[in-house]
Amino acid sequence: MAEKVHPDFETVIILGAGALGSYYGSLLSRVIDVLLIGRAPHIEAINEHGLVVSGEIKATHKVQASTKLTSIPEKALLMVTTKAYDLEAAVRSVRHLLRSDTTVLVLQNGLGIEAIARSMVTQGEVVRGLASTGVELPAPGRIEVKLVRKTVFPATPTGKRLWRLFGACGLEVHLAEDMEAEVWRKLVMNCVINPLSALFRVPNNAIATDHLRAVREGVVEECLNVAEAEGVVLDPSIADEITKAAASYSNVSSMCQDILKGRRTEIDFLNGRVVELGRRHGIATPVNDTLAHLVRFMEGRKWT
Ligand code: KPL
Repeated sequence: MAEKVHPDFETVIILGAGALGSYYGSLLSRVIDVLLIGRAPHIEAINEHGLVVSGEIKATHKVQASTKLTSIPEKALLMVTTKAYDLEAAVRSVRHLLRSDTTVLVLQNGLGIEAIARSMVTQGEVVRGLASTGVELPAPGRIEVKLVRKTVFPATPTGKRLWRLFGACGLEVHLAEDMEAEVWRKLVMNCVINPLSALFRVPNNAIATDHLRAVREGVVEECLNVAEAEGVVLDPSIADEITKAAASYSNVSSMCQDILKGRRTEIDFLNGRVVELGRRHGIATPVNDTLAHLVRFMEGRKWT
C-alpha cells in the first residue's frame, strides 16, 4: 500500500465489497490505494485474476482484496457498502480498529442508516452518501456496470473532501446543501422502483408503464405525507421525475437482484420504514404496507 497518496485520505477500505463496493473500489484505485473486504469466492477470484469490470465501464483492476480487516491505517476512508440489514454487524466487527482520523462513509439504501452507524462508532466521523449506480455481480471477481449515476455527499467539509477524491477518479459527484431532503428523495424513488421491479422480476424501466401509474402515485403520496410529518417537504412533481428516471434505467434494481437470488431484501429500510413512521404519526400508508408484505412473501424463494 501507500504508493498513491491523496491529500485528504491515505487509503480507502471497502467493507462489504459486493457489486457496488467493488465498483467504487475499482474506480477509486485509479487515484488511491484501495483494499476490498468481502466474501471468500469474490475475494479469491479477485486475488487470482484481478477485478474484471464490464458494461458501461470496461477494465481489469489489480486491487488488494481480503476476507478480513485486521487494521485500519492513518487517515483512512472506510466505505461500508454492505446491505442495509448487514450494516450494524459490519461496523460492529471493525469498531475496535477505528481511529480518531478514520472517516466512515455509509452508502446503503433507506432511512436511519447514519444513525445505525453512529450508534456503533465511538471514534472517527460518520458520513452518509447516496449511490444510484446500477451494478451487478454475475460471477465472483466480475462486476457489470449497467447504469452510471452521480454519487451525493453532504455539502460539509468532509463531504467536500469526498467530492475531491471521488471527482479525481472520474466519478460524477453532487454536494447536497440539504442532505436530509436528498435522502428522502432517494428513499421515495427506491420505495417505488425497488419493490415493483422485484415483485414482477423485471428491469427498472418496465415499471414505468401506465398500468402501474396509480400504484407509483400511491407510494409517492404516502411517502410525501410521512416525509412532511418528519419535517421534510418534497415537491409532488417527484412522482413524474421518478417515472422518467425509471424509464431511463435499463438495469435490474438491487431488490430485484436479491429476490432473484433468493436473498433477504432491504424492504424494512424502505417501504417498511415509511409504514413504521406513518404509524408513529397516525398517517395511513396502505400502498407501501401492501408492497412491503408482498416483498417479504417473495424473500428467500427459489426460482427455477
Ligand atoms: O438504488 C437503486 C437500487 O437498485 O437499489 C436504483 C437507483 C433504483 C438503481 O437501480
